[in-house]
Amino acid sequence: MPQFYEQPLQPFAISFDFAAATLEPTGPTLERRMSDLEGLFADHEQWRAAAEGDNPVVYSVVSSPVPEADRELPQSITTINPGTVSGEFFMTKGHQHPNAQGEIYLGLTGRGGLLTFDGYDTRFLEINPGTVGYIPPGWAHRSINTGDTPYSFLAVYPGGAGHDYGWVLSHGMGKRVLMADDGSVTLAEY
Ligand code: M6P
Ligand code: ZN
Repeated sequence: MPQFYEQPLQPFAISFDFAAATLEPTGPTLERRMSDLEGLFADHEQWRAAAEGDNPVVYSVVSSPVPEADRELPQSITTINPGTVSGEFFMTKGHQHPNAQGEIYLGLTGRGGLLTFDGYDTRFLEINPGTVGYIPPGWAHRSINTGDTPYSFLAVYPGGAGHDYGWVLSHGMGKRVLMADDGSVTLAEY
């Protein structure tokens, strides 16, 4: 057995509802409102008006009880509400893993995608229900709801990977994901 900093978890089963995008038992949960997304949307004035107005919940994250610790493999379900800020779809903050490690996302409900950026190239992947997206080590990642209903996906990631939000604030994500006038999804320069 390897040495653990804490007592190892016992094997356990997680009940997972694909359609409802829930898991049980649950661990930490978080809610991010518009005011938590400062500096991320292109139209800063519209972002501020929304944050200082009804300040909607943009997304929530429900995790299983597996801790974010080395060697563990936590999972979480993120649900992004539909909406835009001046045509830029509601999205997660996005992050880079300071300890470069991969991650997988499985689409559960709604329509959405995964924007990835390694500092040079940007790739946008549609991750709809039944699709698994793979994020290789070194690629920052952000999820986007491109539909008009809540978009949910399951993430599975190494517990020691960490979350670096400053990297995305200083480097951007290469592209932005916008709703065109006809409602279709389009990519724009940052
Ligand atoms: C997924 C995982 C989590 C992440 C969450 C929200 O569930 O990648 O690690 O925290 O999305 O994304 P963010 O941390 O960028 O707000
Ligand atoms: Zn991640």
